[in-house]
Amino acid sequence: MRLPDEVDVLVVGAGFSGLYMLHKLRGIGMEAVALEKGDGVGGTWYWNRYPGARCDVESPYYSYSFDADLEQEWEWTERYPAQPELLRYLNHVADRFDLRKDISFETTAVSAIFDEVSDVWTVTTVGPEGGQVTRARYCVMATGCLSSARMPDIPGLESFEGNLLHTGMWPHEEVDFTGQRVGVIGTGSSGIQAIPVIASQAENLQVFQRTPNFSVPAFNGPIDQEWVKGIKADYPALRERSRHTTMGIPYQRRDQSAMEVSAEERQRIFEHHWPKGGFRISSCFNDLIRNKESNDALATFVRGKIDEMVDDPKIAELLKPQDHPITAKRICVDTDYYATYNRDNVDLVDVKSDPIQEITARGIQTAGKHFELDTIVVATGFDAMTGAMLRMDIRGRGGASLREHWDAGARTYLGLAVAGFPNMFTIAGPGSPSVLSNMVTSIEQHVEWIAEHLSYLAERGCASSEANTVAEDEWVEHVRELSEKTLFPSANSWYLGANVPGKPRVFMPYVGGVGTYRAHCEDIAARDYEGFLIK
Ligand code: N01
Repeated sequence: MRLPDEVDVLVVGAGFSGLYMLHKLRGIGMEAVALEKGDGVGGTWYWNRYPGARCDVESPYYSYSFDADLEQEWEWTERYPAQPELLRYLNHVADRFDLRKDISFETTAVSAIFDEVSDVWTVTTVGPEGGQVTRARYCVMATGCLSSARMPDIPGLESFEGNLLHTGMWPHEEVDFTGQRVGVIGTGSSGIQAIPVIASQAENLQVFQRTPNFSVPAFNGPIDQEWVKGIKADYPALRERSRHTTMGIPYQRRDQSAMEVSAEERQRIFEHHWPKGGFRISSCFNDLIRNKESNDALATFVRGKIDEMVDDPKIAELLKPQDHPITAKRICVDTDYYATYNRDNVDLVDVKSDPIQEITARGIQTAGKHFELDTIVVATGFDAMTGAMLRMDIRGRGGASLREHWDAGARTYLGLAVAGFPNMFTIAGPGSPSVLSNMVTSIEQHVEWIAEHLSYLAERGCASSEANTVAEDEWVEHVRELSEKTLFPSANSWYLGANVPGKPRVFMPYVGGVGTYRAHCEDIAARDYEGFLIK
C-alpha cells in the first residue's frame, strides 16, 4: 500500500500495539494508517521465529480483551503459545478487523519532523514504493520494546563462512540443524528457549555462556480444555482483575513476606508453586523483589532445583546465577533447558573464564580453544525499549532531536509522551510497566488511553498536546525512586541498558505495577490531562 500524503494518525509498527491502535483509531473516526518494516504483521512474533520461541505468559491471558467474540472464538492449542500460533492469531486479528488495507508493509520510517506552525509531523519512509513523505497530525510509536536486535561486538563476526543467525532476525524458511555442529552465544530467554530444540537436532551443540540466568520450567503442554472453558466463562472478570494486578495477569499473589514464615514453611510454599510453572513462582510471596533476604531464599531454592535437574555437579554450578537477584532480570520460562545439559551432544563453554576472542572463518576462538562450527546462533538480545525509536531521526519543537533529549537516558511523561515532541505518543515506552508486565494488558491500556486522549482533543478542536517539562521531570524522578526501592537496579540487565556498550544506565520500566500505573493514568485524564500542554 502506498502511504497517503496526509492522514490524521500515522502508526509506526504493526505488532500487538500497532494493530490494536489502528483498529481503535478507526473506531473513533480518525483516518489512520500504519507502516511496518516486515512484510507481514506480528512485530516480535514476526521476527523471533527461532526454534522454541514461545511466550512466557499463558495463552488465554496473552491475548486481546477488546473484543468479546474474538476472545471466545479463538482457540489456543497449548498452555503457553508458541511463536507460529501467536503469528497465526495476529494474522487472524488483522483479517478479522480488515486492518491490512491500511498497513504499508516493508516500509521503514527514516525520520519524523514536527512542524510547529501547522502542528503536524512530516514522516519520511523508505519501502517498495521508494521514498515517501506523509504528513500526520499525530504519530503513534508502536515500535516495540524488543525490536532492535543487536549483534555482539565480537571481532571477526563477518568472516564466519558458515551459517550465522540471530534469534531476533530469524529466517522465514525452516532451519534444519541435523548433522550440524552448532554454537549458541547467549543464555537469556531466547537462548534458553532455543537451546533444547537445537540440541535435539544437532550433531553437537556448544553453548557459549557468559552469565547464567534463572530459568523456571513452564510445564507447558496441550491446553487443558476445562481450564480454558472456565476462563472463557469468566473472561470479563478475569480481564478486569488483570488490569489491577502488578503484572497484568490474574494470578493471586500471596500477601505475605517470605520472611514471615519459618524456613520449612517457605520451602513448602516454594515447592508447592514450582510445579505450577513459569511466573507463578514469583507470586508466592509479596516481597521477593523488595527484600534481599526473601529474594535470596527463592534464589537458593531455584539453585537447588538446578542441582536436581543437572547430572554433572560442575555443569550445575556453572549454570547457577550468583550475580543478580532472582526476577531482577525477567525470569526465563523454559522447556527442558537444564536437562539439555545431560545430553551427550551438548557442552557448556564458560566464556567468563575462557572468553571468546574472535569469530573465525570456521568457528569460535576462545582464549583456550577453537570450536569448529557449521552454524552460529547469536542470542545476544536487543537494544531494548529505546533502540527502535532512536533508529529514526525524530525531531520535535525547535528541531530538537530525540537522540539528544534521551542522551542521558530515556525521558518520558507516563511512558506515553515526551516533552518537546508534541502530538507524538509511545506505546509501552520507557516509564511505563511495559516489559515488566503482560505486554498485551499494558498495550491495551495505552492504546485506549491514547484513543481517549485524541477524542478529547478532537471534541475540543485542539491541534496539539504535549507533555510539559516539569511533568516529565517529575515522572522520570518518580520512576527512578520507585525502582530504587526494589532489587531491580542491582542486576546488569537490559532494563537498565546495561547490555549495550555506551547506553546510559537508567532503569527504564515503571516498577509500581500495572494496576497502580493505570489508576495514575486515569487520574491524569480525569484532571483534564494534567501535565500536558494542550492548545
Ligand atoms: O536477550 P538477553 P534475549 N558474548 O539480553 C549474552 C524477551 N524474550 O534475546 O548477560 C557472550 O536477555 C548475554 O550475556 P551477559 C524477554 O523479556 C521473551 O535472550 O551480557 N555472550 C545474555 O546471556 C527477555 O528478557 C521470551 O553476560 C553475550 C544473552 O547474550 C528479552 O526478550 C523469549 C555477548 C542476551 O540475553 C531479551 O532476551 C525470548 C557476548 N559478546 C525473549 N553479548 C519469552 O519467553 C551478549 N551475550 C516471551
